[in-house]
Amino acid sequence: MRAEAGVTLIEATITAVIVGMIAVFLSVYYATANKSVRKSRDMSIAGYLATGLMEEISARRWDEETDGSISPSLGPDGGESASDKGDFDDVDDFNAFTELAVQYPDGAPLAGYAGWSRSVTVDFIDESNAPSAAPTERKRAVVVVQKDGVEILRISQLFAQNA
Ligand SMILES: [Ca+2]
Ligand SMILES: [Ca+2]
Repeated sequence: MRAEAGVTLIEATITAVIVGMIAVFLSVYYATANKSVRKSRDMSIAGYLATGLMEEISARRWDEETDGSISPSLGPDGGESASDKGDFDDVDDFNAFTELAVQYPDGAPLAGYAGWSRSVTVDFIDESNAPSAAPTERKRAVVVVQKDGVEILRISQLFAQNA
């Protein structure tokens, strides 16, 4: 009788240890799964925000100049405000543009994206796909999307003068 009670106590202890180990395993498993769900949700939001802004850039003409010459300076031109994308009429006006709060194409705030930001750089690109200080017939726009100051996604697109 006493021996049987002893075995039961050992069994109970072993069972408690096993249940404890399973609990630890499950909590680690769910934490990891949660993190990966959050990560994939962030990635799809970042993709939406990046492609949205790239579409806005694509909608502009290739250069400030319309006579086939190339404006040597990248960025907004005379009379265009660097902080108001509604002023932008060519692709490189977006160079150094930053949206600390995400906006619609018309500049109105886009609700529900607290902590998200977008920024753009535009470079002239040479034949070897490297940035060029001198004007070339190709510009590359890079859109970077951040969440809470951490880069989530960057996409780039080439724009050729006679495309
Ligand atoms: Ca312009
Ligand atoms: Ca420009």
